[in-house]
Amino acid sequence: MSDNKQAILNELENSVKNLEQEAAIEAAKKALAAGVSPVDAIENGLAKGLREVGDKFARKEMFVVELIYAAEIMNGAIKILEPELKKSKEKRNVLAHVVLGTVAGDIHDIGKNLVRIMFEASGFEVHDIGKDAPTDVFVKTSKEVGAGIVGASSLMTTTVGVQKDVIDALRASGDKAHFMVGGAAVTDSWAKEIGGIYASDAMTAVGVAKQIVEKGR
Ligand code: B1M
Repeated sequence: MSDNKQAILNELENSVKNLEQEAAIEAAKKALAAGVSPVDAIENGLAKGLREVGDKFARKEMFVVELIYAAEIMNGAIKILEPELKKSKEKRNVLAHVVLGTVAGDIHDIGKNLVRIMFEASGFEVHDIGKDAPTDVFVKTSKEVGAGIVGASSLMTTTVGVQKDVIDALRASGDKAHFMVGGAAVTDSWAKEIGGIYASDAMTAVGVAKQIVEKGR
């Protein structure tokens, strides 16, 4: 990686970590101008900074208002990067319908929104049911759109169990859609335990979804 690219990634990370909104916007613009991939700018820049804020919050070195502000800063910078992220949108038939939401009781949606953007950019039709999404809305929406994949995000150990509620409710209704799970609180072994498929990040989620579509052909 070039020194310049690494310097821009550091700027992105530090702007979120140090709660500097204008610096984050400037660094996002710089990243685009320098040809840094927007996925890289998010994953290895902004999100790194945000997770460090989360760690500080866990160590009681930051307040919840600072956590909220850091998330706003990240979202503002993502808005700058989003058009470039969407540029790669492949013009072709819809690969599959995907129902995507953050489970009930959990309001974290930055990661879920990134997964949506990447899915949309890769030819999937996403039905985003938002954050704190009731379990029955996953089931109802999947039925309505004939989803091939239902995806549930969960960021907290206290809400990860809701993913099991979602897959149980889907199966109880006779829905056979593939069930994908992700988010900071989720592991591969948890996914296997509940009968879901794990994706560690937005790019992986797209790769896994494409494999599912390929296998179904
Ligand atoms: Co909160 N929060 N938060 N928070 N927050 C965490 C999750 C926490 C780990 C911080 C900490 O203490 N270290 C902790 C949870 C601890 C636990 O597990 N029990 C925590 C807590 C405790 C809370 C509150 C309870 C705090 C409070 O009020 N006292 C509260 C929760 C309220 C609720 O939900 N009911 C709360 C609130 C918030 C904010 C609103 C301030 C804000 C969220 C803003 C928003 O999302 N709109 C926030 C934030 C920003 C975080 C951290 C710092 C960062 C999360 C994030 O956006 N990461 C987080 C710390 C951490 O995660 N280490 C933390 C960046 C994002 C790009 O990554 O979401 O992981 P991520 O998504 C990735 C992958 O995980 C994956 O792809 C994404 C892109 O690569 N992925 C999927 C995600 N979903 C996927 C779905 C898939 C596939 C892949 O398939 C379907």
